[in-house]
Amino acid sequence: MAGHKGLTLAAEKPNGTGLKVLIVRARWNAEIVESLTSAAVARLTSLGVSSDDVDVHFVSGAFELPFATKALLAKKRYDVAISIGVLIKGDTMHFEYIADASTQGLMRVGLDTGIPVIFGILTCLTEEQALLRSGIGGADKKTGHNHGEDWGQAAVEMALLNNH
Ligand code: RBF
Repeated sequence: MAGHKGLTLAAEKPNGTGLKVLIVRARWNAEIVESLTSAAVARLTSLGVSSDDVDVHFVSGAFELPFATKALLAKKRYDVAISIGVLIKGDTMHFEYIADASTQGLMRVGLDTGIPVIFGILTCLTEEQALLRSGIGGADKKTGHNHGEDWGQAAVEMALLNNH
C-alpha cells in the first residue's frame, strides 16, 4: 500500500495489542512536538495499543533524547520507544551538531538495547517546514502530512519484529 510521498506502509495492518510503548519528547518547539506526539499516539491506539500502555516522558531538548531514552528503557520493560523532537536551523552550528548527535545517539540506543527506537526528530531549515510536517500548517494555511502518524506505525511494526 502506498502512503503519501516517501512513506510505504506495510501491506497488512500491524496488530499492536499488548505492546508497551515509551515516548520521550523534547520541550523545545513544544506546540509542534505536541502535534507530532498526538498523531503518534493516535496511530498507536488505532493499531490496538492501549493508551494505558503508552508512557510519555519529557526532556529539555533533542540532545537529551538518546540518554533519556536509554535510561528509561533500562527501568521498565518496553517493546519500542519513540523519541520526538524538532530541530530548527538557526544562525549558528548548533543545529548541525545536535542533529548529528541525536541521530547517532538514538540509533546506538536501539542497537545497544535491542529495543527498537523510532527516530521522531524533524530537522527543518525553517519553522514553516516544521509546521507543515507536523500537520499544523504554515502561514498560508497549507497543511502537510503529520509525520507523527508514521512514527506510530513504524513503532508497532518494529516492536513486532522482536515479539513474533
Ligand atoms: N533543542 C531542540 O529540541 N530543538 C532545537 O531547535 C534546539 N535548538 C537549540 C539551539 C541552541 C543555540 C542551543 C544552545 C540549544 C538548542 N536546543 C534545541 C537544546 C538542546 O537540544 C539541549 O537541550 C541543550 O543544548 C542542553 O543540552
